[in-house]
Amino acid sequence: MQYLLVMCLPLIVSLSLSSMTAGEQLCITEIMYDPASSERRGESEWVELANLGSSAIDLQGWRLDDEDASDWGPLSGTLEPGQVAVVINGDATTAEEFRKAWTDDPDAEPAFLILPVRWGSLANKPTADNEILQLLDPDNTAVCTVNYQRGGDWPDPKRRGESIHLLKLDDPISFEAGNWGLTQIGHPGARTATPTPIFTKPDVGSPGTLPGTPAIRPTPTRKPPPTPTAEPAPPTPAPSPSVPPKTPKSPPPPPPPPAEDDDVPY
Ligand SMILES: [Ca+2]
Ligand SMILES: [Ca+2]
Ligand SMILES: [Ca+2]
Repeated sequence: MQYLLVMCLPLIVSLSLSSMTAGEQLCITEIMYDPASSERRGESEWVELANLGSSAIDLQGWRLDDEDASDWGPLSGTLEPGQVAVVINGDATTAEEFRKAWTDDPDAEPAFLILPVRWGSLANKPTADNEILQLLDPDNTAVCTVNYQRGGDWPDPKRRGESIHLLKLDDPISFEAGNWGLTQIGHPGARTATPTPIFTKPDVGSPGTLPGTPAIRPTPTRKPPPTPTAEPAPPTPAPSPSVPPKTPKSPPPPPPPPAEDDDVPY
């Protein structure tokens, strides 16, 4: 019997791991760690989360945290499958202020959740030891870890106020350097923030939208019409497409970098 258990253990572990991948998938999808906006208290930083699983997730008991001793406090609310949440610095800003900066209609409730928490601040010069950003489930298990750094294989915002975001939401998702990119105008879902007293500069991010979701998917390239031949057209020609192919627009050039302010880098 003992021999049988030992033989089966790897299979049991393997099954439980694969069911984690296929089940709840709450993960970190975008990080604004070095906004051009003033961030003396980390007030213009934010982190985007998404439920990439197939069932709703009650966020009660979940936490976003880093490697430091301070506790960022609990999350709350329910994330439907495919829904996104943006976690903000509840000590230094509000959901209303975030809507003013980052949505088209500050008076309307956005499709994504805005979750103020106690904030730990995100280093502008992250290293292997700092930051280690984690999503902890109610059992205090880290289900998503992003040990983001700057430069090398990691994107570098270079004080232009661009967030970093996951490039591919494959299953399983890679949170390594190669799957993160800078958010720039022209990228799907990217927008420029409207400056407010808190979000003081036109930072660039895509809070509330994910790469590859229907709301932000780029217009698909249509098949070109068949090339005409030198022969006369047959009596019953093949139907031509009713809509001519769209010429893909090239994205507008990125805005010039905003002037640096006198921020204290975190
Ligand atoms: Ca920062
Ligand atoms: Ca830290
Ligand atoms: Ca986003």
